[in-house]
Formats: sequence, structure tokens, C-alpha cells
Amino acid sequence: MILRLSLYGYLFLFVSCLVKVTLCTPIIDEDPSFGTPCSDLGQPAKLKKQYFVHNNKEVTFLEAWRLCQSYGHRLATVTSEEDNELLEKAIAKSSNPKGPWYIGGTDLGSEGNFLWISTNTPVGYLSGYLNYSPGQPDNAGGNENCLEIGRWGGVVWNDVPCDWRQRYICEYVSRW
Ligand SMILES: [Ca+2]
Ligand SMILES: [Ca+2]
Repeated sequence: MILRLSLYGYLFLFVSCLVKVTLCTPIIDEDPSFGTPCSDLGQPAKLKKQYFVHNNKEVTFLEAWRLCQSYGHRLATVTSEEDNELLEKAIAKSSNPKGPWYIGGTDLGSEGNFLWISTNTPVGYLSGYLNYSPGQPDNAGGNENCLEIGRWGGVVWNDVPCDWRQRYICEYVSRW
């Protein structure tokens, strides 16, 4: 009897998991390739990303990461061409449209393996979206572990030393 109940229990759990995976997946990132995100009520939610260009202070990568958090935001991630276009617009509207600015990619702790520090997700994960400047990342001097954009104009990515003091871009992702 006990064994039978246990089996039903496991079966119930298994079916519950299947239903949950089928209907929606928890929000890991704004990238639609992660699947339809779950809202608090278990209903699919749409996500909207906004970028905030900070030109008033030059800080290290980790300071930028923490500053974005202090605003209730996170250091910018770029996971699609659509993101890229949003980023270009945000920069164009900002007080200083010439870079560079930090974004949230880093290979600190695992050389050559970049991840978005804001979402703990490998750069290019699932979507495959990359926007490196030609020849980058080059880890110049063996000490370039943080991503920036705008050094040579545009919004292509380049790796630089994380202790360089630069402007930075945060993002906020809302459900609507
Ligand atoms: Ca590196
Ligand atoms: Ca570089």
C-alpha cells in the first residue's frame, strides 16, 4: 500500500513537471529562446527591455555592476539584434553618444568563456547572438576580461581590463 502511494506520488510529480515545462519556463533571461516565461500567476508574460545609459560617472566593471543593482536595474545584456537596436537608440538619446561604456559580459574566472554577469548566462547562449568587433575578444596583455561597447563607434563588443574606469549601461526588464 505504501509502495503504491509512493508510486502515485512520483507519477503525480512527474506529470506536474511535464505540464509546467510545457506551459511555461521560469524567467532566466529576456531572450525568447528560453521559452515562454511564467508570470507570478503562471500565465505567460511578455517582457520589455529598457536600457539606461550612464554618462555621469566613470567606474570599474564591478562598480558598474553594483551601481546598476543599486538602481534596481542590472548591467546591460545584449542577446538579440532587437536588443542591439534598442541599445543604439538609447545611446543616441543620451547626453554623450560616444563610448565606451561597460556592458555586462565578463570572462573573469574562466578565460575565454564570457557570460552575462546580470543573468549568469553564457554570452550567445541558445540565441547564438554575438556582436564582437572583428578580432575581439583578444584578451590583450592577458588581462581583458570585461566587455564594453562604443570604443570605435557603434555598439560592437570589445574586451578591456575590468579595472578601467568607464561609463556604463544598465537595463531593466519589465513584464507587461
Ligand atoms: Ca579575457
Ligand atoms: Ca580587446
